[in-house]
Amino acid sequence: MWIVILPLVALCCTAWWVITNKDVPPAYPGYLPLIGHAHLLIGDSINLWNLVKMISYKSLKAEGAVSLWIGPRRLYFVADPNDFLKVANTCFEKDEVYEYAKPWMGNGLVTSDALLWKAHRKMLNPAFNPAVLDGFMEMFNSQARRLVTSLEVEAGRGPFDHWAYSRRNALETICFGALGMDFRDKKELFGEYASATEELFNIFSKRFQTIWLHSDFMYNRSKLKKRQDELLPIVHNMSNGILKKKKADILNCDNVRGKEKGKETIFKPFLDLILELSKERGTFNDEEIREHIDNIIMAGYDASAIVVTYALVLVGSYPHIQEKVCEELHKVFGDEDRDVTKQDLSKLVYIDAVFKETMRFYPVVPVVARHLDKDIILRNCTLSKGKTCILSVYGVHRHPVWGLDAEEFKPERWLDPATLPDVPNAFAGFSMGRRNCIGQTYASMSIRIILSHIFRNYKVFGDHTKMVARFDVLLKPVSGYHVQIEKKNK
Ligand code: HEM
Ligand SMILES: *C1O[C@H](CO)[C@@H](O)[C@H](O)[C@H]1NC(C)=O
Ligand SMILES: *[C@@H]1O[C@H](CO)[C@@H](O)[C@H](O)[C@H]1NC(C)=O
Ligand SMILES: *[C@@H]1O[C@H](CO)[C@@H](O)[C@H](O)[C@H]1NC(C)=O
Repeated sequence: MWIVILPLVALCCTAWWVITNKDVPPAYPGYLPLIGHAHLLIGDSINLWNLVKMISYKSLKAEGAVSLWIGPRRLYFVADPNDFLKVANTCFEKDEVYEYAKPWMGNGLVTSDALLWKAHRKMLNPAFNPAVLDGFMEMFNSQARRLVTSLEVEAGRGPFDHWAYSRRNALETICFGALGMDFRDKKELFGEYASATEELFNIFSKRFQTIWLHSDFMYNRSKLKKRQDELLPIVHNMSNGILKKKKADILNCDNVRGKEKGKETIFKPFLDLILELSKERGTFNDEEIREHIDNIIMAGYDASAIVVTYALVLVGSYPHIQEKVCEELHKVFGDEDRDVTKQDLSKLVYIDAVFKETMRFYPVVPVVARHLDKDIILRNCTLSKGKTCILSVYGVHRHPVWGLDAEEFKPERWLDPATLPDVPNAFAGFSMGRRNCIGQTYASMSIRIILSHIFRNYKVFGDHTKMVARFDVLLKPVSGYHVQIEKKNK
């Protein structure tokens, strides 16, 4: 009888396996029993970036997606533009790895659970609407001028680290613009805060690369966790300080909102809106407000500063591109050193192209990750419920729809619809779908204004082919990003 039953069982098992795995994405090479692909994660954050690139290219070759295993855990890696959007707009729950950042940002928008996120995003969207952002124009201009002035000491003095400058400037901008806090004379605060956030990002990516630290139990007993516990009070001190000061200002009817050196401006910081909501509807308690503050600072300052850094190195690498930038600036401003207005921004199409191409070429957020709470049928395969799906921004930006010159930095491609991909979802620099970046217009305005001021005042020299990058939640330059600047004769 066993002779009949055994083959039957085997047949059923095979059939079940074949049916359930019918159109799963193909496995990434290098699978080992028990550990899966975990061994590929070993190494530093430079290795991790190289791995992300390799898996992205493999996904593109495999019709858009591959499967990987970290121990028993299955991950999908998606690089097809339409599939990216489909996943991003079907599953709004973030992956488990975002839990690593919860002690820092709690239920801020980036890390919150889908249910809470839906409610909070709807309430916070108005803080980023075009009318509010128009009110930021003057502040963006004065911050860009501050950056230009601070760079003066480096003019004509050889290669220097301009990231340090743009990073501080971006942190000031976000505190001032989104939170209404003028900390521009408190240098020490920024140094400590910036290095604490840097190290926290580093801890999260080390934790991800060390498979036994994925479990909370093991992590709680590790050195990394001990260090995290030392760093968190530093970042929380900043956000708690901001909240306390804001509340005191409101009590004293001395709202800093809209006041810059006595001048009345019309911008309404994000933090004011949250406080209003919490007063009118009792929506947010202090803890939640603190979490939103941490979230906005974290999401807002570093990424913007890095984009400016990449843009300077890239434009500095190509004299013909820099020439076009300067021609356009001359056409719009002549020899004047006036502020950039909204009308100017719409005329600065080449600068806009440089901004977009920089984000396509070096995506600051190269991947995002979702938890699949349902099965999803993609163009060429099916992803199953309960797994992790990594969405590759980098892969989308290198997809064949970009043409044979996808690996080249060419702002020109953005000037003519004929040289752009004919699918609308080929750009994912701010992620895609409804859980995309809430600050994208804010970032795009402030960065284009910064570039307009810098290239009106300086000639920039760089060499991006020497740039080495690492993946620490964000894609950051390790070396080769130094530039030289020369003051322009007016
Ligand atoms: C060039 C600069 C920026 C880039 C490249 C960028 C990119 C992104 C990306 C890719 C996401 C999705 C993250 C994910 O799914 O895990 C995101 C989310 C977010 N970003 Fe940005 N961002 C930038 C600037 C900003 C700024 C200036 C702010 C605030 C003023 C901001 C606030 C946020 C917030 C709050 C979220 C979470 C949105 C949500 O889940 O609803 N970002 N950003
Ligand atoms: C994807 O679909 C194409 C046809 O549309 C097929 O030739 C190819 O084998 C499929 N790839 C995978 C990995 O299923
Ligand atoms: C790990 O530590 C955190 C607090 O730091 C605690 O909330 C959590 O329950 C701990 N988890 C385990 C499994 O020990
Ligand atoms: C928190 O900030 C205040 C000043 O705002 C400072 O006096 C205090 O030492 C800080 N605490 C920590 C833990 O950094």
